[in-house]
Amino acid sequence: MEFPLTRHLLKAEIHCHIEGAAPPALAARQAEKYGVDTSDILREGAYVWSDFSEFLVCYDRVASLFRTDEDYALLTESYLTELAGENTIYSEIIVSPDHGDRIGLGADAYIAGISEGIRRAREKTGIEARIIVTGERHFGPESVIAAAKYAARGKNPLVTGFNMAGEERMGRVSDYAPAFDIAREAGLGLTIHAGEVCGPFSVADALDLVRPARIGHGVRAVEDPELVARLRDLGTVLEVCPGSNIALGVYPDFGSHPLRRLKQAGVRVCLNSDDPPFFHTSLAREYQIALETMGLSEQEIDGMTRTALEAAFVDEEPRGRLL
Ligand code: ES4
Ligand code: ZN
Repeated sequence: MEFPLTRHLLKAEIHCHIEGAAPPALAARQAEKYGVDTSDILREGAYVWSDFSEFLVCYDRVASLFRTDEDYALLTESYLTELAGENTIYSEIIVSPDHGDRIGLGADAYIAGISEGIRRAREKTGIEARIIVTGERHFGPESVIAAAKYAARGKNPLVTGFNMAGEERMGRVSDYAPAFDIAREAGLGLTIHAGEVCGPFSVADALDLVRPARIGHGVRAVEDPELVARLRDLGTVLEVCPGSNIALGVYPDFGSHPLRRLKQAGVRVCLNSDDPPFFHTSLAREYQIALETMGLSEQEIDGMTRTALEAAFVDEEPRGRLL
C-alpha cells in the first residue's frame, strides 16, 4: 500500500522481528516447499491469531517455515528492499538464534543468512541494517542466557545489540538479568521488551535490573507519572510500535495511544513496525498514522527518525552519514 503523505520523509526503525516481517504469501510458499499444513495459522492470505499468546504461537510456527540460510537471506533481502522503497535508510532487525536452532539450521547459518540478505539489500538500495540478537522469554531463562552467550562471542560484526522478546508475563526480569549482564560485559547495546503487555512495574524492573539504553514498547509506563519522569531523566529511548499495540488490543485505537503524551512529557520515542504483516502495517503506515491520526507534525516525525538513528546500536560510521 502507498502512503503518499509521508513518502518524502526519510525513515528509520530499530525494532522489527525478522520472522515477523514475513508476508503471508511468502510464508505460504515456504509451507508448500516444505509440505507443511498451515491451515490453522494462515487463512485467506492473512495470519490467524486472536490474542497475544496466540500471536506468539503463530509467530513461532511461521519461523519454523524458514529452514535454510538462503530462506533467511531472501526474507531479509525482501523486507529491507521494501523498506528502502519507502525511503527508509536504516533498520535494526531482531533475530532469535533459538529459531535457527529449532529448525536444525543452527545459529551461525541462521545469522549468516540474515547477514547475506542485509548485504544484498545494501548493495541494491543503500539501506543500512544491524542485527539485534534476542532471547525469547517464553523459552525460559536458560535459553535467554544461551542467546546472550552466543551474541557475546562477537563472531559477526553486524550483531551489535541484545534484546529479550516473547511472553512478558512469564517470570520476572530478575530471572533474566544474568543474560543482560553477559551482553553488557561484551559491549553490546541493550534493549528489552517491557511495558507492552504488562504494566509500569515491568518497565521499572527493566530499568533497575537491566539498565537498557532502550526499551521495546515501554508505552504502559504512561500509567505511572513518576516512571515517565524517570524515563525522561535517563534519556531511555522507547521503541514505540503503535500498530502492534492496537492489533494486540493494548489500546483500543490510535486516538488513545500514548505516543504523543510520552513525547510531550519529554520521553525520547521513535516509530517502529514490530511484525508488520502480522499487524497489517508497515513502517510507512506507522509514519502516516502518526501524522494523520496521532496529531504529530512533520517536524516531530523527523525528530523521531533522528531519535531512532541517535539510539541505533551502530558505529559512528554509518551513524554520522545517516544523521
Ligand atoms: C513480538 Cl509484538 C511482540 N512482543 C513480544 N515478543 C515478540 N516477538 C515477536 N513479536
Ligand atoms: Zn517486538
